[in-house]
Amino acid sequence: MTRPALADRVLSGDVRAIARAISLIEDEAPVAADLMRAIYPHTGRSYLVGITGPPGAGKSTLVDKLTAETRSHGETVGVIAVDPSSPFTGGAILGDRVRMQAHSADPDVFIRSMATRGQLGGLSRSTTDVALVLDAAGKSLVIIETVGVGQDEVDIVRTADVSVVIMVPGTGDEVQALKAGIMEIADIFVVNKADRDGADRTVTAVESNLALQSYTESEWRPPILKTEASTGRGVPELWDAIKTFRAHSEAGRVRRLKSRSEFRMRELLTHGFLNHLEQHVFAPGELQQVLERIAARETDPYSASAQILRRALK
Ligand SMILES: Nc1nc2c(ncn2[C@@H]2O[C@H](COP(=O)(O)OP(=O)(O)O)[C@@H](O)[C@H]2O)c(=O)[nH]1
Ligand SMILES: [Mg+2]
Repeated sequence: MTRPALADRVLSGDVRAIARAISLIEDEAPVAADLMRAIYPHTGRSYLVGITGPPGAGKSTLVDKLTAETRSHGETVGVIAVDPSSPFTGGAILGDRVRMQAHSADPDVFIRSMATRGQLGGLSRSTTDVALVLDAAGKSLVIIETVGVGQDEVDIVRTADVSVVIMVPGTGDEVQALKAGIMEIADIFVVNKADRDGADRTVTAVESNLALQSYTESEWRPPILKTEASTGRGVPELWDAIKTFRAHSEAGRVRRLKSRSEFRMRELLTHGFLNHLEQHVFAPGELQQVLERIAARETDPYSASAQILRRALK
């Protein structure tokens, strides 16, 4: 299949073409860049929902119910489940696959699990591109599910249009843990498994955490919702909250799109520059030698990188 044909088929929403495009991106195939170039002008229309929270919090169950809810309001949905477990051992991926069968007869829902792998930043890179593919394919909503642990994942959620942070009733420790990065990026908090004891305590814990921050009159104050994903209770309210946030943040949308592309630009430039160094500036094995000299304290990273920059820019 020629590349333009693949791009055209992605643009027409062809399920097999979408799957093929995602595989190319995951494999970091060189033709993926051509594909991205071809589809990019047709992106920027879908709304990106980031859903993050600890393993077992009920994220996938909630995404499944949210998909059904939004479909009933006419949205078309793409789901990217980023799973940290290996594709070979991960039971979670199997679980996601079972769940997706609920929507498998629906051509307007596309669900894909992606496993963490590759080098640093590889995951956020490929997730960003997969979201663009679903965007180009005409999905009005793209939902990204991640376990909010690594920097990579925080980056993914940060580039979403709305960030939903899921918690479950517990000792309150999880609220403490959230402060490290995730708390600040949450636009909506969800306490799932509200059928369990302690849901109200968790809500109170998040509330008192929010009380420490000051919000101006016009600033969005993240609501805290309770859901029971297994039954779907609270899911229509979550969809309402997402729509309310969307309306509230519409003015800032261009800024979000800009920061999303800035993030991607920086990645591509870094990637491209390092490739250029390896192919055109360094002699074979030179970088390793420099690293050894740094380790032996014969030089330092500051002088070494300044020198490399001077050579590269000559
Ligand atoms: N009691 C209860 N169990 C739930 C609820 N939502 C999800 N679960 C269960 O929690 C487990 C983990 O759910 P899953 O969606 O795979 O979590 P994920 O790892 O965050 O994606 C599954 O057995 C779900 O059936 C809920 O609201 N209440
Ligand atoms: Mg899951």
